[in-house]
Amino acid sequence: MSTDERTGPAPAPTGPLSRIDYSERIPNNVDLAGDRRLQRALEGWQPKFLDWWKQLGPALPTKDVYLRTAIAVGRDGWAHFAHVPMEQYRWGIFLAERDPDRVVTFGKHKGEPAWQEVPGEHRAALLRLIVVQGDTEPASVEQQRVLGNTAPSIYDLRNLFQVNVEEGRHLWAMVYLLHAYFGREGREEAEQLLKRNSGDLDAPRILGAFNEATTDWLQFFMFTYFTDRDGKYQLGTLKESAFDPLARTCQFMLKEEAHHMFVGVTGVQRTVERTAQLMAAHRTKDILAYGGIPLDIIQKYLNFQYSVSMDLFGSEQSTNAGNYYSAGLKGRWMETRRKDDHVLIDATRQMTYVDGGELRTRTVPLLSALNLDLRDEYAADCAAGVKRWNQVLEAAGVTERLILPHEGFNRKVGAYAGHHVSPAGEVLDDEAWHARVDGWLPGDADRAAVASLMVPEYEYGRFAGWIAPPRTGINDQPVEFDYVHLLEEGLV
Ligand code: BYC
Ligand code: FE
Ligand code: FE
Repeated sequence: MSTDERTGPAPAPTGPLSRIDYSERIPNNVDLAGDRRLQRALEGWQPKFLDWWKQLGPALPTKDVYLRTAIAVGRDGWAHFAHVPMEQYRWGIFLAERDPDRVVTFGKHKGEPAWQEVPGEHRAALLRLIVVQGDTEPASVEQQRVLGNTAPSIYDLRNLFQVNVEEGRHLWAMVYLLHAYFGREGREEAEQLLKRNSGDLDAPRILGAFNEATTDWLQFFMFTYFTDRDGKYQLGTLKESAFDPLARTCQFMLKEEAHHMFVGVTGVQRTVERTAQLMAAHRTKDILAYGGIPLDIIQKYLNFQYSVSMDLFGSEQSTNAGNYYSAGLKGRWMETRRKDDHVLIDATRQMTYVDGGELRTRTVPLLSALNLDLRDEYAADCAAGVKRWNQVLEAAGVTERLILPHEGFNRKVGAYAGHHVSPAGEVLDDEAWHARVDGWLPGDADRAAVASLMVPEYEYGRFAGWIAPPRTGINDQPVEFDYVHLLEEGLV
């Protein structure tokens, strides 16, 4: 877990580094004005984006929201906070600064200068990666569309909207690459990014987790903890890309991403805190009647979101992943800190799989198992939050603990797909799985129980009963600050 993630958003700006031009219709630091054709193409996409935002963006009407907007891409002071009407948020194109000496650090092009253009031989693969990445960003906004109606506080409502506008900006980040580097095909893909929609039966989003409904705020916090964290890790590998504009885009997106995970880790923590208080005060696990979310339901939500997010890493063994790596398109997490040859021709690793009702391990070429390499890094990071939540339980004198389920639990993609593995890691037959699955994954009754607690609390400084208040506010403002001004007539 990074420092940003623990402490929340960075304070107001100080330095004048890499200012972003806000006099343009599309704010940017890529000299869009210097390329009229590109500028016109993106200005043609902009109203379609705004239409999409109006139709599938946040449903709760608001007057304005205390939002962070990027104003520079330097190390310090990159963001500015102010109340802005959400539809007037300045979505723009911000790339981290270019390092003219940057070289490729892995794969068969290792040591060559980073690419400023897309090499013909890697065009299709790069397009595919950018489209998959771009598809997830608006998908999450669609999934979170109605959560504003049940926000546990104005502080949380503001954080939801901050995440939403930034995911919208991440879509812009990918659309810029599509328009600038992939010609007509790129422009067509950019249109499709607004036409596929989360959960749509005919035109769904590309990856599984982005078609699941985000039913309530507990699920939202689990999503920002587990699923945005897939974003962190995927962006971390694309930031190593030999294609320099992609690398620089992802580098800047990662800065925004830290806040999304802050929302997740603190959201679940505050939920657990209230649950623990109620368990200790009433000496029972059954705290629903006292207005808290029972710990076993929190565990089920955790099990679900972790397992669908594990699926986002693709198959453990993937020739795609090996090819992306050798071609220099997608590196490993912390590639430059790895102490090996960064080519991986002879490297191997262990991989767990299911055989004859048992978990076994075998040795596989590392190059074929890079999705697994990344997933392991991700899983270790996920465990850090669970440890933190358990400290809250311990401090409250509660003996129960949350766990991260086994990597094989509830998997639909890869080596575990088609098998049943319990959270503890036992391989089960169909009958045993069906007899016990209700205790592991949220069912209708669990979701209904959580839904019954999801009453909006829009009074400044007050919080719904199922969640503890945060220790501090956003950008040094008090917790009771007027982060959001609602549009009163919009409330029904
Ligand atoms: N659902 O060879 P395999 C984020 C497909 S999140 C459905 O194992 P590969 C965010 C796969 O596409 C980060 N389909 O896959 C978070 C392939 O299809 P084709 C998003 C799946 O290519 C919160 C086939 O199965 N970014 O930013 O090694 C809020 C064979 O699979 C799934 C990226 O993912 C699935 N779960 O790896 C907002 C980075 N998994 O080619 C935003 C870019 C796999 O046979 N994407 N498939 O038609 C990639 O690097 C890779 O595409 C993947 C898959 C890691 C996703
Ligand atoms: Fe994102
Ligand atoms: Fe995110």
